Amino acid sequence: MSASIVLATRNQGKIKEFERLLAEHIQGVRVLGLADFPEMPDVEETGSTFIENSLLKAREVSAFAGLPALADDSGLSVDYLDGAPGIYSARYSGVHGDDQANIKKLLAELDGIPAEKRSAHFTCSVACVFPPGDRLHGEELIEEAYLQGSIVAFPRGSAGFGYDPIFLPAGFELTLGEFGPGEKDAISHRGKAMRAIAPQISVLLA
Ligand code: ITT
Repeated sequence: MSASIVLATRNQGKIKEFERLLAEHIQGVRVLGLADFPEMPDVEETGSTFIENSLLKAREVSAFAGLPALADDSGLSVDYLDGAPGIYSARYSGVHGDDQANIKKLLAELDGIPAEKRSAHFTCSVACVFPPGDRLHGEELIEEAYLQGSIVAFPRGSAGFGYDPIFLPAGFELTLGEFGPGEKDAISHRGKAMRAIAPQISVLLA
């Protein structure tokens, strides 16, 4: 099979996870990244939901690259903060993608809040879109998945990315920062969303 797909993300943490998950679920497809399209402008995330933003990224990258594109919009929603940082998770501290600063701000917001009021969940929306001119143009695959848990008081572990060191998945005693890569994939919002969308992509690309 000679089909190709572009992974529409600049987040290195996501890229690692997607490469693992794609290899596990989709065989015989060449996986490209945005590094292969250095002229691709940044996509403005103007949507008001994870689904809207994942579709925006997938559509723009697919049209630019002329190839099918897979995009993810994801984030952490904390109940005590009425769902913040939510779709603004990557830039919560004001600097896009500064994981340490984002964690610091979130822990400051929850300072003194007891464990039972620190519930939170991750959301991952993945979208796969086909470019204009492609026989599959107009097909838009979307899946969304969640991971429930809570926010610990201090970061633990250095695995993963983003808020992983302060996120305790429900039913576990380790933060995602203390999980192994395969262990995170087995329960994560991204792992679940990919397990839902990958078979559909495989069928379409076959
Ligand atoms: P792209 O738009 O290029 O994909 P991004 O990092 O800007 O990269 P998002 O807008 O989807 O992507 O923001 C996702 C943020 O949510 C990410 O930067 C982390 O702060 C957080 N996040 C998402 N999934 C996570 C995970 O599995 N573990 C920890 N934090 C996560």
